[in-house]
Amino acid sequence: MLRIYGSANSRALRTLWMAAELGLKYDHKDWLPRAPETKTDEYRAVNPNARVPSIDDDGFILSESMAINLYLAKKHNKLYPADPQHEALAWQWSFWETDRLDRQIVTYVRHSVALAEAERKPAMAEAAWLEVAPAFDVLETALSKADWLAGPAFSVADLNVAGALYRALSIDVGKWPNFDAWLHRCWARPAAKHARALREK
Ligand SMILES: N[C@@H](CCC(=O)N[C@@H](CS)C(=O)NCC(=O)O)C(=O)O
Repeated sequence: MLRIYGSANSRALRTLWMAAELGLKYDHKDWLPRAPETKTDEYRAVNPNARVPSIDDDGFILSESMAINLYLAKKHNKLYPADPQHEALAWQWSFWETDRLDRQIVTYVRHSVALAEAERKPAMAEAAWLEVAPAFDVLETALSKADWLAGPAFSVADLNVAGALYRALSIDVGKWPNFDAWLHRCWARPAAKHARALREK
């Protein structure tokens, strides 16, 4: 049995999206980041970082959301590029997103629209935007040449990057039309809508 640790209101959102794409049944430990359950010795044995998401797949324990999705897609032979070069592109985009956007987009959206106005720190939003905007330029260039990030069809590469960009759904990215269309194409998938509903319930 697969167990997924982490609330949809965390980076586990992308794990829950992948599980829905693959039609997997799972036991869900619906824990928020920093919830007391994540601070126990038992959970630290699963993820020594005390962070979510993590999975326990019949005793195989794995953390890091991008690695989890690459593993699940490969194991279940769906959304995982068969061609080695497309596979490598899936790794490239997953690692790139983690480096260039994963925290930056959250900081930008929180401090520009999501937090109550009194709690926003405009300087933090501005600093984050200086990293987010060039990364969106990179996606725009890639998506002006191809519909998907790693090969001819939607794959784990698209899920990992679009899943991590959930926060971008709440800002106007129309300045990057190909990126904008791709982001909404990804999130229009039934499995994405299912994961989003878990978060927004
Ligand atoms: N690189 C990790 C990041 C995991 C992570 O930072 N998760 C956050 C929730 S989205 C967390 O558990 N934070 C708890 C904390 O900061 O103590 C991944 O992609 O899985």
